[in-house]
Amino acid sequence: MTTLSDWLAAQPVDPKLASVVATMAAASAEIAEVLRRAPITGQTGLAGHTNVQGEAQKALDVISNDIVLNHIRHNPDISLLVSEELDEAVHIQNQGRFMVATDPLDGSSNLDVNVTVGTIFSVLDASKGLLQRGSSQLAAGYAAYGPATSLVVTFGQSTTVFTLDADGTFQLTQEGLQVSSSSGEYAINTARERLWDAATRGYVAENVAGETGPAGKRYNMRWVGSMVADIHRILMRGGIFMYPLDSETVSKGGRLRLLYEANPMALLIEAAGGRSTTGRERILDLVPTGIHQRVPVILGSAEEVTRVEGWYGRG
Ligand code: AHM
Ligand code: MG
Repeated sequence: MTTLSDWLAAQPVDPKLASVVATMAAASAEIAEVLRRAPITGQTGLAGHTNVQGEAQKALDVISNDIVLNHIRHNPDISLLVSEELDEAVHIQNQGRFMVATDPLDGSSNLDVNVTVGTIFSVLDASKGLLQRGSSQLAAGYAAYGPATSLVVTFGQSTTVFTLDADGTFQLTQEGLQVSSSSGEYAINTARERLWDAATRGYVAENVAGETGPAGKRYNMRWVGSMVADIHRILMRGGIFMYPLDSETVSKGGRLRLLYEANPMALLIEAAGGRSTTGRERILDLVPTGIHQRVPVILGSAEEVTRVEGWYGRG
């Protein structure tokens, strides 16, 4: 077995950058432990606050954010933290070379029903400021708290999976992940159909038509409602994830956040041979205008993403 520490030490990257990934892994292992016992310890339900996006915060959102912050404070190489749960960026050790952008607990509306949630993170060069293109990410990853806790990591070249062991270490379980180029699974919240644009309608209608439609094959729909769980499935067996712009999210620019949801997932998917787009532009090419900026997100199997782009090209 290869541990995450051994694997990180063997990577051709700055050991300080590797230490940032190790820090996020350690935070994730601690969050996994808290989540596993939360119904017993009573750490469920609302914390009674709203975050910067006006959403109710769960107790566990706050707890997870505190765990990440605490781990980051102990790594002298991290000077900046952007979190979904914090209105402003936090300046920590001034000399640290790296910035972390994180959603400490994504999909937290699923917590009360014991469905997979996750921690998403992106690592950037702090000296280049808060608002960098996703293509500038130095590393990205997520932890998926499911039947097993998976940690999926990239330094931009390939995507690697680790699994949390009983002793709290992460063991390497899959290297060189490849998102299959075609797939018969799509993930979108179909309850929003009345709000969709013509491109989303067109693409999904083709999938629903299955073998009788232009795609000529049958599709299945899967929507967990936790981006981490949906993306993990796509990394493992292909598919497409869509949270497009619709008539309700258009005023905000989208639903999901660019810095700590879309960008890290896009880097992981692209490093595994998949593609990512807003429908009109590659996600990783966008220049952020704010730390909590929202964007349309379409990513996964290359052929499916290309089909969606084709629909946007007609509009
Ligand atoms: P969150 O960061 O507040 O948890 O929201 C993000 C989540 C994603 O995990 C998921 O893909 C999406 O929001 C679900 O949205 P919806 O409730 O519209 O299905
Ligand atoms: Mg969240």
